[in-house]
Amino acid sequence: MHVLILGGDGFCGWPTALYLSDRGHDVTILDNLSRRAIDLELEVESLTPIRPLGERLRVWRRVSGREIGFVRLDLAAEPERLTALLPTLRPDAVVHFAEQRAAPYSMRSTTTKRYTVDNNVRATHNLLSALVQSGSHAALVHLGTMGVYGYGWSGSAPIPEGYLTVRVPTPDGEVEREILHPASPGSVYHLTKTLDQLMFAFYAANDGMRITDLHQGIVWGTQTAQTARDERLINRFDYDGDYGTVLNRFLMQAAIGHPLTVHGSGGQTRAFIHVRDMVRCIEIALENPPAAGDKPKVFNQVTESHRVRDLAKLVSSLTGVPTAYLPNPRQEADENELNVRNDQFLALGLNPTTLDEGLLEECREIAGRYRSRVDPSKIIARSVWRAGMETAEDLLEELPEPSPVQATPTAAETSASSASVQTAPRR
Ligand code: NAD
Ligand code: USQ
Repeated sequence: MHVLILGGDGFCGWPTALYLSDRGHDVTILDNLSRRAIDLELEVESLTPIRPLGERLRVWRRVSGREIGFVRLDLAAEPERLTALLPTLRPDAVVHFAEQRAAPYSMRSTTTKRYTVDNNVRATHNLLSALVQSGSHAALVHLGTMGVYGYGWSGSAPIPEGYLTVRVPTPDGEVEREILHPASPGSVYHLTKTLDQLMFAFYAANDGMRITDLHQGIVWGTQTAQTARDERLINRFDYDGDYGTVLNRFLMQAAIGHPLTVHGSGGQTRAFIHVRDMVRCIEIALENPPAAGDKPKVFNQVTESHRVRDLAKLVSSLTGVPTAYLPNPRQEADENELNVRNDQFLALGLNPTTLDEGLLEECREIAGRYRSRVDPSKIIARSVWRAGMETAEDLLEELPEPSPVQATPTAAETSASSASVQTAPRR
């Protein structure tokens, strides 16, 4: 299969490109390298030293004997080029990762809110309209997010895979209908993903496009079997307050002895998936597209759920690094239950990798190896959801000084007790 990977230079796209190439597919990456530009704007770098894309592709050719193509194109700004490109590339499938994906970055300023909406909504619509205009029959797999459902809309009821069956009252009784699960976005970034869903519903119904929307949880870990084959293939590892996600941040913080930055009470429950399961899920989705005329297929791409404070306790117990309970810069529920259905991937052969399978240690090892690259001033989350909200910046003096050169003890060297720095959440 020829697979076009939009956003193939990013954290999820790069390991997916290598995995699919390794599995014998012809792969072309399309990316505008905007994520690397945002690193420059934020004056922060991936914890891992990622190489320029051209070098990544040359090294992959050398270690695998396989070629991956690259097209530099801005999906949001160059729809005509995209339309002209599709008949030349003739992809059998398109995987769409190419969006601004950080909720805190999307809430940073009016400019980043507008950029996130302009970039994400236009990228998705330009793609859909270009596929139609060019007469492409490629199946589309899009990376959506668990955050479209929100956290708490249905209490403790399990979150179904995309659709909800509802009964609508009529003059004669009631009719049963299947609707998209109500959207409840918690950031401008998540809002763009809820808009994507409506575009998919429309293009599937109007143009018979075959679309799969993967509602993915937080991806943790960094390496896959392919990215580990040469250091120059290493995947990115974001740790800063905007792009770093919670579990990877805790593992990096532990590696430098920085207190683990729990927002609020840490009662937020979120869904997670390891990067190795993520690439396998993409392959499963590519192998099982919907038929033309079907509504978009929705899979919940998650393997487990955890409360933030439990993750902090786990990392703290492995490393002895204390936990800091900080003011939450986000507008989100302090505590929520999360029960997610993921029956479809399990039925199609996904064998989930869970937190307790040694991969935590592997990820901690990566964080430890590159800890000298950390800029401690970039760790605290400073993007606030509403003007005037407090951030942990005011508490920085109270936190123990991080020490980038401090070696972290291995699990065997530490006791199982978890320490905690109590800085009462103030809102
Ligand atoms: P990332 O920022 O690392 O990668 C996105 C890539 O898309 C970057 O290489 C960027 O340069 C490119 N891109 C962005 N806008 C583009 C445009 N207009 N034209 C061309 N290329 C463009 O993000 P990621 O973590 O790899 O996430 C990929 C997708 O998966 C996103 O859509 C995100 O919403 C979704 N997702 C990610 C996670 C996670 O934990 N990382 C979880 C759930 C869903
Ligand atoms: N959190 C902390 N401390 C931190 C960082 C985060 O307590 O240092 C908390 C946040 O307040 C939030 C939770 O951890 O309650 C998750 O935050 P996150 O930054 O790990 O993840 P999130 O902002 O939800 O976004 C990430 C990806 C996004 C993807 C989403 C999947 O960046 O692309 O869509 O996970 S989901 O969360 O399922 O919607």
